[in-house]
Amino acid sequence: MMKKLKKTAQGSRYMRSALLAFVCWFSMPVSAATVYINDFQSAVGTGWSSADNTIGITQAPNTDFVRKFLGEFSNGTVSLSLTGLPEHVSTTVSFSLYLIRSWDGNATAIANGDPLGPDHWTLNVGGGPTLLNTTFSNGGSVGQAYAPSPFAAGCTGYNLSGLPSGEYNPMTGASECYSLGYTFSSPDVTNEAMDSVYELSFAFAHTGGSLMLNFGANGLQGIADESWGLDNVKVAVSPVPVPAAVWLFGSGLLGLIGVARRNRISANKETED
Ligand SMILES: [Ca+2]
Ligand SMILES: [Ca+2]
Repeated sequence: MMKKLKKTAQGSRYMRSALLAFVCWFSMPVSAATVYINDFQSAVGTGWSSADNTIGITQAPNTDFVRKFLGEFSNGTVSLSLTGLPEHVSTTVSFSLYLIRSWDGNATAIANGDPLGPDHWTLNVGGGPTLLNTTFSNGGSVGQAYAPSPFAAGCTGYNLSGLPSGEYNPMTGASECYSLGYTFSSPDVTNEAMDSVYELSFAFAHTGGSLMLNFGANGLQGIADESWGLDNVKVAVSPVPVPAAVWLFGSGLLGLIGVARRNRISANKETED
């Protein structure tokens, strides 16, 4: 009798270990998978297109470092098309946005018959949401619509007074300014340093095996006046979470472990008796 009870207790112990391992395996967090990454230091690679075939790589003029990026672009849309994505429920796109020369933000003034702005930059998902539709300003006396959330002033030290509600200082939220080496000459200043870099990231619900991201600008003056580029583009997808049924199954197993544990305790008790 004693021997049999000991055996039962040992069996319960093995069963408990096996069930615990099984539940732990199902409970393990599954991290996001990177499905696209490119710093454009060597090649554009596949997936990129634009209506006017302006896809190419440019090296920023600052010779302190070799910084190559996708661009320069003017008005229009530049698309990244990804296919064969693994099963997922949400997607995150992150990238460095380079804003080159005299972006005029919310400006509506007309100079030499040419509207200065507003200078819009947009990002939307093909068949999906608009992730950003805003204006940027690289200086002067005009603010921009873009400000990060939570708010961060950025790197310029601009402090324009009397900006209307919802308009922010030039370069608000920029992670770098005057670092790319671009300059702009106006009637007032010759070769004035003028560029900014924004680190942007957007997460959105998305399923399906293909994804189209449309980066674009509108309202810009000529490409020698103001332009933009992309760098360090990364797209990651988050896998399907463990289904509720599996969690229920896991809870059931935990219940079984409890029963096995109780049995073992009572078996030990009987053995001692
Ligand atoms: Ca680069
Ligand atoms: Ca402009």
